[in-house]
Amino acid sequence: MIDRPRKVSGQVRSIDPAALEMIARAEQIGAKTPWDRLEEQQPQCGFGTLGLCCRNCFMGPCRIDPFGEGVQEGICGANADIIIARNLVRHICTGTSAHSDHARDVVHALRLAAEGKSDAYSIRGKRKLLRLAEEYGIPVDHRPLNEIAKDLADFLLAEFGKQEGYLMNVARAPEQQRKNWERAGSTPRGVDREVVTGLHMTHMGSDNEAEHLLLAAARVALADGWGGSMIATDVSDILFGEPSPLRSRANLGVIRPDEVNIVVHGHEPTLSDVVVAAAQDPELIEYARQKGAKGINLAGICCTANEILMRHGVPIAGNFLHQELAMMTGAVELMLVDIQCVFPALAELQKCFHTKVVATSLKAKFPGVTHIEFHEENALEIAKRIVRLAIDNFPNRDPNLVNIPRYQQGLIAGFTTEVVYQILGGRYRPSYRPLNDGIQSGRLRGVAGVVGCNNPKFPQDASHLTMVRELIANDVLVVQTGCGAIACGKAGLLAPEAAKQYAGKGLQEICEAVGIPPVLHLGSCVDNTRILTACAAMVAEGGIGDSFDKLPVAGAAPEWMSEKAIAIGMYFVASGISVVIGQPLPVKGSKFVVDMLTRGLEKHFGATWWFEPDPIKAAHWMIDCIDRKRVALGLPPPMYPVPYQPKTVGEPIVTHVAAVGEALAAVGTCPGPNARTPEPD
Ligand code: SF4
Ligand code: MSK
Repeated sequence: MIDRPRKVSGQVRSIDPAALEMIARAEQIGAKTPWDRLEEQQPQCGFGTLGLCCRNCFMGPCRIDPFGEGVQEGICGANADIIIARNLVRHICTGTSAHSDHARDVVHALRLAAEGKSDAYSIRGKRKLLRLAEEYGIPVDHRPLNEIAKDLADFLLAEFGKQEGYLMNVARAPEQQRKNWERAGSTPRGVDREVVTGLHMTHMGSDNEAEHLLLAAARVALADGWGGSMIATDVSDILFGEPSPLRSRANLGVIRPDEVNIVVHGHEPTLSDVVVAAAQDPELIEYARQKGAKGINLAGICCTANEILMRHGVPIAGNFLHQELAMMTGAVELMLVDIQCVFPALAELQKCFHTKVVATSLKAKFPGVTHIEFHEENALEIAKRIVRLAIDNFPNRDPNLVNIPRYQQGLIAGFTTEVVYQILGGRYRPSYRPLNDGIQSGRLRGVAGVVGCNNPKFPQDASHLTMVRELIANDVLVVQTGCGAIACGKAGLLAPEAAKQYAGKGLQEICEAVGIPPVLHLGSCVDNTRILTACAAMVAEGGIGDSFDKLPVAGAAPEWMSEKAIAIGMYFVASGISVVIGQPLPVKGSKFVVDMLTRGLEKHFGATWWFEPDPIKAAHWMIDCIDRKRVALGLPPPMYPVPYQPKTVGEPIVTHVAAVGEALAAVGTCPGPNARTPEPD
């Protein structure tokens, strides 16, 4: 499959020993990895990196000279500020659509379950169904559950196409956030409407005011955070059950040498949850035995893995950059993919192994990949068919190609906003009081959300782990979702024992008292909304700020790569929670947009973005945010000595901004027929 010499990089590609073993294996068998493809792409386009390329109409494409000497406007007259702000809106529209379309499918499945039209779904989260119905004013008294569920599904489906008024979940936000959004014109209306309006605004000759575009970007992102993603989380809990803490394992070592291995990858729980049931079917297990396997082993990659991990304890094979590595174990009979974050490269790689890649979504077809279309109506039947296909493939496994790294780690997953109420306050007095008390007393310094992807531009997992360890050492409780959570799971940070090894004394005391790890796994990408609802619970409990922008909390996505991550970052910032990310957004070609994102948004939302590739510096930036909030609230300094003591507590968050010139120096050469090569320093 590789028809050219392999390039070798001296750069560390991962810090995960299982990944390193498989990367070496890839070298041996001549298989390409994302790291190889990244090298082949060097140097990456400088215009794209800075956001200075526009393809929004076909007088173009146009590029702006980043050095300020050449062309400074596109054919229509758009300058760097306009082009970059428009591009950012488009990224956020795409990220929001991905989360929200996923949400719509889950609501559709709820409706089918309510109508008895599905062979697989039922209402497993009765308590949450009733709570939501009550919140939205749907009558519950003396009504069967399925009627309530149908009304709820119809109500939520209408939130996507809402033509009048704002999204209902806006009411869940503190008053100050709602006022901020109203003032900035960023209160989200219908989910679909915000995406459509956002795209319309970026059409050639529509909105050309960069600040206005950025506030629209915030509105689209808020439609994701408080709309699409929040609906996906809520309805998944109703349909598949509310998660609660459970034990499982993570890393490639969960793939079993003597069983039929099925790896699910993607995002939608509508399919993966049903595959869990199919894989436990006694008839299919017997069928697997007849084929010479000891059983059927299910494992997951990316966020669909997080969904079934936190509800069923299904082990995690790995995060985003593990998808090809899992196949390279030679022991995966079938890789089942749905939507988002699935490499088309899997199609080529499957030619080297017996693995069958099966795609299932009408929204995601892959050339060279078996497509078995998934329909919620007969989900179980389809899931069983897929499991049978995997079993039939077991005899095709070549023992000479099997090479499973032995690494796996124990973890605890399944924390939610509701679970935190229970574990902190106890069964009889559920409350966020102990958490708020811990923060008020200084035993806990604050809370940080560290989320998001892997990106081969960064050694896999290194930034996540370095940042998280630095935060917990400084008595900051960390909550996680997505591939960041999987990184910590693989490294043992989601186990209670990690508190003793890595956490500061204050956090250790809390973890020991409550029996939790210092890093809490909150779920998948859409479950970032659990962080929003947990913050709302902290505000409601009182004593540590009456709005999100006053809470001693901060967010980060140190290894982000996806447009969904931009949408998530923006909805956190617009909700008042400052966010630092590893590689910068593609905005550095506009000083105005950089200034707006890293300073200007504070006046609108009380929070900003920050770009910092060094995970320790980024962690310190988060602690600076947290300490600044503590000072403003009149809270004491940390109760116990902590390793990081900022020099400037009480100063504004943003003390400097990387100059555009700095970014240009980092860009290197710009490929392309007309590209200029910057002079060497
Ligand atoms: Fe060029 Fe303007 Fe068209 Fe963009 S919208 S491609 S800047 S002419
Ligand atoms: S899967 S969006 S790589 S977190 Fe949600 Fe992981 Fe990022 Fe995909």
